[in-house]
Amino acid sequence: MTDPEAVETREESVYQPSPEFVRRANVRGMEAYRALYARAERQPEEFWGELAERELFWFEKWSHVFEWAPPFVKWFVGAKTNASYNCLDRHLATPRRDKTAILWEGEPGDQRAISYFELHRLVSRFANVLKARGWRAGDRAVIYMPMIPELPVAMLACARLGITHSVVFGGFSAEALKARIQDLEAGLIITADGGWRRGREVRLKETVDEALIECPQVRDVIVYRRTAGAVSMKAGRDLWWHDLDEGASDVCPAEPLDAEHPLFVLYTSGTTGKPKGILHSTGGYLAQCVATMKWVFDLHEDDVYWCTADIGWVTGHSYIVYGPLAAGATTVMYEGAPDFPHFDRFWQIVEKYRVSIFYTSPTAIRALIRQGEQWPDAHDLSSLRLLGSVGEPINPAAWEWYHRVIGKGRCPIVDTWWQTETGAIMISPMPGAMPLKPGSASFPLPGVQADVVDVYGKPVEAGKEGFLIVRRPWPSMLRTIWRDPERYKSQYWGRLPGVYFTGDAARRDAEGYITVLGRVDDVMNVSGHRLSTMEIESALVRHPSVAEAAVVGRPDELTGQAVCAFVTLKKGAADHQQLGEELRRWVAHEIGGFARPAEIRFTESLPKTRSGKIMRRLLREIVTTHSVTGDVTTLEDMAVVSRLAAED
Ligand code: 7RM
Repeated sequence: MTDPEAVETREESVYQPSPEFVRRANVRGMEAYRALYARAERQPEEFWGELAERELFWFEKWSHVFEWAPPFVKWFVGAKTNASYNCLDRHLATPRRDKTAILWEGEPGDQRAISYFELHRLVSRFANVLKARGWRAGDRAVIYMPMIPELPVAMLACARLGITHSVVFGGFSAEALKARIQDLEAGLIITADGGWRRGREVRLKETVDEALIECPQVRDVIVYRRTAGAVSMKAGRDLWWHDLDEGASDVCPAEPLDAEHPLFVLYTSGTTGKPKGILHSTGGYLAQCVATMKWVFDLHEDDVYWCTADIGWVTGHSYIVYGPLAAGATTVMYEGAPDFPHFDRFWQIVEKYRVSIFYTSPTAIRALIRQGEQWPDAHDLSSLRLLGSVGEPINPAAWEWYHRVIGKGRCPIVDTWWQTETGAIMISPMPGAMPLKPGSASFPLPGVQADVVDVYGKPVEAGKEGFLIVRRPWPSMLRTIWRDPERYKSQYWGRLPGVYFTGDAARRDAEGYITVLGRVDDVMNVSGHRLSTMEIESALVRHPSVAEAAVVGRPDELTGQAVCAFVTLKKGAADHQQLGEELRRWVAHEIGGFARPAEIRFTESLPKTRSGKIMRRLLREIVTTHSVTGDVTTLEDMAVVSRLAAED
């Protein structure tokens, strides 16, 4: 790693934004970034107060901008606002009234373009439906729907009345759904008969029925008809959306709610088996979502913006629904799988809707790399001007491919670091302000006092690895864990005194660029050398035969931990003994002898969460105990685990 040649190579791959991009950018040049950052740091009240006033509508103003009683924070104290009003009503008195809010594409190829005016009408009607059924502010609704426009409609209708929603990703099982409904004590479920995924119907209502066997407190199940598949409707509990919608009024004023009103709860897995209900507020959350739309995605009035995430994850909440709509953008929404019917579905959609900003995950990028350049090459991608990445570290090789093959060398890439808990993007380039370094999320955004520290909370030197922490509360910060404030305290504020513990390891270079290396529990220690799983994985996927790699530490008597790599190969590559040896040498060559994997295991697939994160915890269990006993409710394909355990 200290090889001067390697340092030189890294320095060479710095990408400057083009003068054309900078000229139009919302934030131009490094000095502009530094000025914003300094102001937010020195005068947070003025900075966020002015931003909130400029970007959002308030029924009543705050008495003060924030109140910090560690580890609990309130933003825009005493103010009244409404997320649904900000995403809809506010635009109706402007030229955005007839602008397309949602450009939707169903997997079978059906499409809908919904204007702000029309979306407001749909949301108001559905809010009236909920109101008529007796639901009101403070109640909780679980939303379990496919990626159709009625999903944001349901969210915004809840938000309009102050009903706290919890969207559960449509890929979760009945068991996981039940646990969330119960933890939340939700009385209302909003769902659909099903949705389309790879040409097959995902039968959501069936899963709801199974989950509800043990949820007696659920009073209403509202079912939208999407697939027209057969469903059973329980009398006295289940209701068709279209029946209730008939005769509902188009007029439903948004409730003036406290800025701290709980907008949503989103469950995410923690280190224990039990998922955590991350609670987000209204005013602070929206303020930071809108701010980041402008800073990070450099949003302009004529952009067509597409985030490929599922709304069941935080990325979909903040960057398909609340951020883009509060900012008045045109947001693309796609129901199905990226490889259906072919590997060019993303590029077909980009071409068809002239998408200008495209935001996806490294996993998706790597999956597409595997299929070859002929798929994107067959499409006109000239509408693209900015690319984004989120969810996991992006290895420089995938970054370079994304930049060259998708962005044609023209489009900056924003590598955005954030978490379900942070609500909005925290560390990311502002694309018109700073040169990019592949693999680095670059600098903290204004108002984010991120740092890289050691176990005592002391900042580490440039180039050294440490814990990524945040020193001060930010507006879109989680407020607590639902019904578990103690866990909130200990998990996030109890690990290092007085600071927010992200659970991630990071490194900052001499110029201040932050590289997030992955979860702390993914960091290995081999013979006293700290190794990032990511670094080794990144080295492995640079090898021409490797498609994906997951690295875990397994206990080793001699070295403390030994590096064990699970590797999937590209089509046509053979998994022979020799290749294993070659890959071990390759890693030693790419990083250093100390990083050489003790073991390479070839496998057909890796265990992943439904949002595409490799579950290294399971791999670690397999190599440590030769079996898996921990929580697997977020795993996408159970069979992978039994195959891996059997191979062991
Ligand atoms: C938005 C989201 C959060 C965890 C986080 C990291 C990892 C996310 C990046 C990243 C490196 C990135 N929320 N992570 N983005 N690591 N670079 N740009 O993913 O709650 O589901 O996950 O994801 O480990 O702590 S999340």
